[in-house]
Amino acid sequence: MKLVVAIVHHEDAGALVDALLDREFRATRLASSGGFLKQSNTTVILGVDDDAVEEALEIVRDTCHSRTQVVNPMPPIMEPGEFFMPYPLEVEVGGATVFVMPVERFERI
Ligand code: 2BA
Repeated sequence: MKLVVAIVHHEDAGALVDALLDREFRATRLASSGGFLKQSNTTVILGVDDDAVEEALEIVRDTCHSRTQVVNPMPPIMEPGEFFMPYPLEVEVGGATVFVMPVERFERI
């Protein structure tokens, strides 16, 4: 068994979880936020049999899309008389960041 952890855009999370449930995967959805952008995203975790990992990743690929987000950089600490022009920065946020980990033991009690 593997634990699949997928960090996805919150707008894609509903479609992802619905598609997983349609194909009889069990999933847990956690509210999370990115360390860099500090914007909300969603972490979906699912325990899957080894031979179902590729099917789960295919569903992630089909439902999660990359986006460009604009970030306003924090102004640096300024000395009196210095001037800072904040140029917005474009960042490409991936469709999903996925980790696949081995599960040592799984029980439903
Ligand atoms: P954030 O940390 O908010 O990052 C959002 C996007 O900002 C990233 O997209 C990447 O394009 C950019 N970015 C992140 N750190 C950067 C840095 N130090 N310098 C320049 N650009 C940077 P993704 O790579 O698609 O990541 C989307 C979200 O997935 C991340 O949101 C974070 O929540 C999670 N994530 C990505 N890689 C991770 C990792 N190695 N471990 C844990 N979580 C990760």
